[in-house]
Amino acid sequence: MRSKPARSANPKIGPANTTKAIDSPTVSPVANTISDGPPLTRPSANGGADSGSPQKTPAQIFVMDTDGSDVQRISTGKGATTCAYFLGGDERVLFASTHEGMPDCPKRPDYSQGYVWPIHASYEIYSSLPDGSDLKPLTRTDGYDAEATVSPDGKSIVFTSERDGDLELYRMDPDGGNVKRLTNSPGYDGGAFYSYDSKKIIYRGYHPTDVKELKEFKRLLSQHLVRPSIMEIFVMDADGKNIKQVTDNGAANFCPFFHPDGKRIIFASNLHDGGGHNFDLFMIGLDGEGLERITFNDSFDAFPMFSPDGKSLVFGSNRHNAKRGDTNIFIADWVEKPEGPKHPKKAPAEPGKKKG
Ligand SMILES: [Ca+2]
Ligand SMILES: [Ca+2]
Repeated sequence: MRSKPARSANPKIGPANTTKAIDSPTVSPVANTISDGPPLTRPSANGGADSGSPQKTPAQIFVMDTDGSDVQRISTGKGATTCAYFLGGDERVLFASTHEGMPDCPKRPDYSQGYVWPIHASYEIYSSLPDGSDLKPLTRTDGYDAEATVSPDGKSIVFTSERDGDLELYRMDPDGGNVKRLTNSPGYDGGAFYSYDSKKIIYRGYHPTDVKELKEFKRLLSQHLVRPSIMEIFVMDADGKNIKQVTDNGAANFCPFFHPDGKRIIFASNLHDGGGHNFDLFMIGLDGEGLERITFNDSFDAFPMFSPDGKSLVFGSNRHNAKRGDTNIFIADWVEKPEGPKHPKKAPAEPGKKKG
């Protein structure tokens, strides 16, 4: 669920309602601004991605038109699901589901250990037609397999798996064959997306170097949990070589996605909120320079993705929700503001530490 903005929890979509201006972009120092639009989904009974609200019912996968209409459930309605992605244009859909190994509502994670993500071992990756029919498993391994996304050239799927005992990134063909492991660092590696030329992969990672922290990571993983309080953004070649760290701010940086220019990425972070729940969208160059805050709403904002033409940005947000924990999906126009006297480029209020 961390990496898929199109995961709507509610099939009841009504007409546009009362969303106000997105983030007062005119008073922000950002070079890019986004204009506002109504939420594409309405508040639902399902727990969203709010970092304080455990899910009450397991989320399912839905597909909808880009105006929020024609919402249809794709997944089986059983078990937990996460991380959907279109495959082959829009011919098929990928998602992860526990419906075979764990068809009942999964237990809530044990939050007595702090905020944690469940890494259900019964997650497998499936593909189906966009109406949910012709459901086929692409993975059949012990442990968590999820977070699958597709290269724009249609030749590769990158995904997260714990098949070798740690959480690592792997690639496979669209039919599930030719699996290759891409990462080897102790700690979490996941949430990956390809660049538009399919040559690079951007992802999130937590690689504890402290012995105690690594031990704690392994202890939680043995309980199928991950504590995502520290995640940094990394980029590598599509074959797993040439890994470079993009962020180094000690916050929870996640769901990175390439801008179509191939030089910048957008991601969600709480770097400005002291590790708190107010996630916002940021952009940064692949070289770690030019950090720029994009959203300024006090609620949770995350899961950004650009349309392939770069004209639209879709993201999830808890803004304007009816109930705490509700996450809805928004689309904004993406407008590049030329630098000039009216839009002086200033440093962000609280920039992250740059990697040397
Ligand atoms: Ca790893
Ligand atoms: Ca926010």
